[in-house]
Amino acid sequence: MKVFLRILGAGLVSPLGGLRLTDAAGAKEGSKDPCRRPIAGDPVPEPRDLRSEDGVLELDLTMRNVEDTGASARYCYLLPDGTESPTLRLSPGDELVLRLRNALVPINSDGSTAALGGEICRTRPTAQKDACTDGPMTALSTNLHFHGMTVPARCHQDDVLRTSIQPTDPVYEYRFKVPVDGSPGLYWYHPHVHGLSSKQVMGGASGALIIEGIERANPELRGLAERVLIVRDQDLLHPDAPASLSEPSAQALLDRDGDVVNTGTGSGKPAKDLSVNFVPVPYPEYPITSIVMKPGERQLWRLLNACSVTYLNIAALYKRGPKFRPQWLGVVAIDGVPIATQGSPGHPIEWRDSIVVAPGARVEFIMVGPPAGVPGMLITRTVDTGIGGENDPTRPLISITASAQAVDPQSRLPAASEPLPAPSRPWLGSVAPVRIRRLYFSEDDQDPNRPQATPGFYLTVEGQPRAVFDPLSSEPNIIARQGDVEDWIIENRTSELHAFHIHQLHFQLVAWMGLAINEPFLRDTVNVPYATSNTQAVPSVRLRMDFRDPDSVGTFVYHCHLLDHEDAGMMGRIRVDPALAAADVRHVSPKPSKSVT
Ligand SMILES: [Cu+2]
Repeated sequence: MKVFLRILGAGLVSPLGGLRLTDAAGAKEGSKDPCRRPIAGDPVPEPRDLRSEDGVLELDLTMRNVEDTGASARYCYLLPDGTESPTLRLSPGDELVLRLRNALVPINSDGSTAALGGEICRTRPTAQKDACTDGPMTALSTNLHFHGMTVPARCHQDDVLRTSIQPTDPVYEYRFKVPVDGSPGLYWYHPHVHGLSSKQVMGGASGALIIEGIERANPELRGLAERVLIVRDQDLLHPDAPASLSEPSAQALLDRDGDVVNTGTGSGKPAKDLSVNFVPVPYPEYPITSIVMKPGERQLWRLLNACSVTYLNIAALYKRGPKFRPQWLGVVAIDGVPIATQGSPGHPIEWRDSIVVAPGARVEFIMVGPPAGVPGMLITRTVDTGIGGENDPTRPLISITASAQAVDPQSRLPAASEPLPAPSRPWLGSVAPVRIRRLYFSEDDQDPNRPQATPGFYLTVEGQPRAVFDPLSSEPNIIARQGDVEDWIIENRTSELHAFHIHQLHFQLVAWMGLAINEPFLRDTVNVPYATSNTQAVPSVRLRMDFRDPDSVGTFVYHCHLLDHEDAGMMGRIRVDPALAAADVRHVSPKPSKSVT
């Protein structure tokens, strides 16, 4: 805490936030440095809101990149005026028309880009030019995934397996309708080319997508001002800086990716630096960014963990007497699904003093501003990622100041709106699964005789050969049937955390380490605990997978959302077949109540 007190004192800006224009506002699409970013210590800027009009949101995005002075390149999504990573706001039933231009260029002078491109090119026919059907995959390929959305996994909608857009391709159009029963909440978009996801997302290629109407699910949110907070990670800006003198000394060991390994102390050098809406909060001094609220004001904070590998454990601390003390966060939605909707029996607000947000996950919570004169801050507490995981120490993110003159955020939820209609399907937790499948995370140990060799990362269906994901294969690892509900038991046979994610659908966490918990909300990304030498049983989660939505028909992927794991092969392919017509059902034998595939 001494560290934070010192940081808070040094990093506070004026109560009005010192609202100067950031560098990002001056970046123009087409300029030499298109991916310009705010500097450390700037107030938290708000991403530009783009709202649908007359049921349509139409926009042009250009994907660009630029070499950074540090180790990681920057990638950015730009509007024609140079604005980065706009927030896309649509209502259920609206159409999104997003024209994506790939303007990526080779950036690394050391040849790494060319080498990567060459390796991938060998596996794809370069003669084909159709981005929809096995377009070539090179180091400059990109595409888009709409994380959490139940949108068909088809070309021009949410296909990531075959869509590969090159800089030489014409502008590529994404066009789809937000489902009429789409759950109101926070989703996001990011690139998802196998082998390149980590590099592009860590470079900053991500943005928020909001399905409007969360106040229809939870009337307590009506009229609240709202903020979108996107936490990203990047390579350390000051990798050689010594740790703060007030921290316990811990030697920084590096893993095979060059990231600092979990120290187990909650402190020390982090594996990655973090930023909030692109304002960096770098190690070791963590110059804090800032938000000003009215005293005691309630706002809806919509927080996305867009990190490539970093876990967050979000908490708020307000100074009470001589100490900073935890505050309650009123969690109202996880992964885009408001709590106590879709037939769930839960209470619509869960008050917590901290919440873990895995890479790819989102949390939306009521933030109550501090009283006048009381300093506060939003922090991420340390996450124990296991002895094989990255170091995610406790560190501050945002200073929170109360001022009656605070400027309102740019967006406010409607003060009145119709409640959501009743869900069309029974609550997922009350539906019996038609089968159980078992999957497991595993990794190769580093071979001491081949220290440069890249170990494999696997996500395997029990009973199948263990293999890294093959982007050229068309064989699904799992075949499911639309209309079914299944239980998947995901084991973690490694010494580090993994974040299980599946495209196109949500699931319910029904058991954790074998204990039934039946969460009253849904997720699309979930943390899977790691194994230790003291672990009695292999750690696992049990998930109730929902294949009932007709838009889940198609072939798509499930994977670890630590993106360097995904890129290294920790991914599998699932095909969801259409539901049998009633006439066909009579001719097939009854489904077994339980089977392991
Ligand atoms: Cu993983």
